[in-house]
Amino acid sequence: ASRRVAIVGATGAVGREMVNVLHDRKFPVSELGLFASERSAGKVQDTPYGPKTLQAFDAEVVKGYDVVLLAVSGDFAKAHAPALASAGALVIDNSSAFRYDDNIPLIVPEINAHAFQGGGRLIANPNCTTAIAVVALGPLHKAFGLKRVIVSTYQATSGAGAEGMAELEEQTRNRLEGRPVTNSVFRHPIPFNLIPQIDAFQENGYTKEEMKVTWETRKILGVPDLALSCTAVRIPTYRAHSEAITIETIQPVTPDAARAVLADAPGVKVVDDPANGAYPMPLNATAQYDVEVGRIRTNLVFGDHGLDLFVCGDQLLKGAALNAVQIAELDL
Ligand code: 11C
Repeated sequence: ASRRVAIVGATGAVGREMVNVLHDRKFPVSELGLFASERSAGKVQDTPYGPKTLQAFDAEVVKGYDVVLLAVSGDFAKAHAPALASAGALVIDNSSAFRYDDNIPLIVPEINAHAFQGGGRLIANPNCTTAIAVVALGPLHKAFGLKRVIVSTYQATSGAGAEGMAELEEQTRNRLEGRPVTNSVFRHPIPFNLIPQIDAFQENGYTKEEMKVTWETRKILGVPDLALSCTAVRIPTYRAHSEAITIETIQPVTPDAARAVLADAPGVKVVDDPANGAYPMPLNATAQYDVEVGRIRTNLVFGDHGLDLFVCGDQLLKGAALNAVQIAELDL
């Protein structure tokens, strides 16, 4: 049956992609409501469904929808998501507000769609870096067993929303044209730079972004004590995150065996022909649903129980909007 779908935070980079993905995947939408701040209310947004007038968020109105996709802050989600779900809507929240709550499923459909069954009507959508990583890590875990994982990320400016991408573009232009380079979205200038800090530092010296990858990967893979550590770095690209991942496995593993497993894995595109310059790159992963995986090789430290790989995935799609819509599809 068709669904009445509300997108809250519809003007943002993720909200806009949610509309595009619903349309592209032919999600059965009988009515689409686009909700945003008071400031945007009344404005018209072009969508693949035609021009749509934005409405100011009103919890009573949004409660009437069957599916509510939240692309809002954690505080906003905390304030509204539980009531919307209690009213019967399937609420999929893209913030980190509920991800670490044992009673709320955190789902990447290719990996743990089963978590949807017992779940309530509120589902958490993971951090983008995590979602992209687990599409590759999940099948490898199933085949070889993950013992330890080390992730180093190269994250696009889209992770900070449309403003992040705009800052990259404007400040790059300023730099090239000899004007002063300022920064407001990022803590330091992003053009021709990289910033080894995403989100706030925690007591253990890791950033919140880094810890999200640890906490969320454990929950999605169902391995609560998985040893995983991450270094998260912002780089001057637009919208696909890249990650260098090292795994130590429980079973022996070879690059060919891993390639065979990944070639059959949903949501993965193996791009691994280094001799011909074929490996995952953010420009190629941009606007693609699949996560590219390549540079698969035996890790020199862990030998026949270890691999290195490189993954790239569109941060706004698999990292956010696509995954949210895929979760909604589990309920069709
Ligand atoms: C970034 N990964 O690239 C962040 C954005 O937990 O949903 C997404 C934050 C989150 O800045």
